[in-house]
Amino acid sequence: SNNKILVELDESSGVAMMKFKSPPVNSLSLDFLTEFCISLEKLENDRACRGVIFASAVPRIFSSGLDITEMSGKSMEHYAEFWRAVQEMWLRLYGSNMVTIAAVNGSSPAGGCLVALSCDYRIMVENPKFSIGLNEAQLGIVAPFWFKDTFVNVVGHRIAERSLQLGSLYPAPEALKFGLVDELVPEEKLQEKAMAVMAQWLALPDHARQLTKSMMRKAVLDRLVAHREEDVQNFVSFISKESIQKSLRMYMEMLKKKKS
Ligand code: CO8
Repeated sequence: SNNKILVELDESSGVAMMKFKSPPVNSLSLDFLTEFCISLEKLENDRACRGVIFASAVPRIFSSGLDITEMSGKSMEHYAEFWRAVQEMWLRLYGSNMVTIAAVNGSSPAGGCLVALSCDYRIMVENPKFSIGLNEAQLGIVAPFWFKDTFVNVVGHRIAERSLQLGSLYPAPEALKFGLVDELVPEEKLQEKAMAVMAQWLALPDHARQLTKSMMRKAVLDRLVAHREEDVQNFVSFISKESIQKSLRMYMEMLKKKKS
């Protein structure tokens, strides 16, 4: 199914829109991640494209993060395949040569937050009902070192440490205070603002911006590349523990209960 992500490239400006459309919550399933990587690679290789804006086509939710059903009750082979896809998504996005802007038009926990953190700039809708953060600890799981590194690079060590230990999700106005997002706008201004910021970033020569970006991010990217298989094995052995499986099941139950 090749339809979870809508891509629209405006050749005259060199800016593409990538919109997540995988209802109900844009969870990052194996299919979603695969399509994401293919779409991003196409844009990366398209000389007409210099920048990408990411947003959601699902109301109120940017992305609910990694698809929990991909991490529970499946085989070790499946967990390994899924984790490689998560790594691939991050390596491509964090390492992208294009200008990447997250237009966060809804809640964005865990893996959703990682997508936003991996961009060059984050604009969030000012609605305090929308929250963002790396809440892994609340699920009884641990964000891997490269989620942590990406987070530290945005908000600094102290805030990252406290937020990761507590699994904090921050309402948009709180997230702005310490720079987890760069600015807030009313929902109806989001698209326009993202385009304006993009124009500002694209006003610089690509080569200077790209080399600078690479200089800032290379150490963190290289760390995963050097330990990629080890990271897959860590994930598989962690996630297939019965105690962890039980935590995930309880969390999914809690999500269902909160509904009724
Ligand atoms: N994966 C799979 N299904 C999900 C997910 C998810 N991440 N999030 C929600 N769903 C499902 C719900 O279970 C529900 O299913 P159903 O309709 O069958 O009951 C459906 O989507 C709709 O969800 P809600 O009713 O909760 O919708 P709301 O609009 O009320 O809320 C939220 C939307 C805010 C997104 C809410 O669903 C939520 O908080 N979801 C959980 C988000 C979350 O905690 N994600 C963390 C995933 S873990 C991760 O991304 C990083 C893992 C790092 C690896 C760790 C190494 C071991």
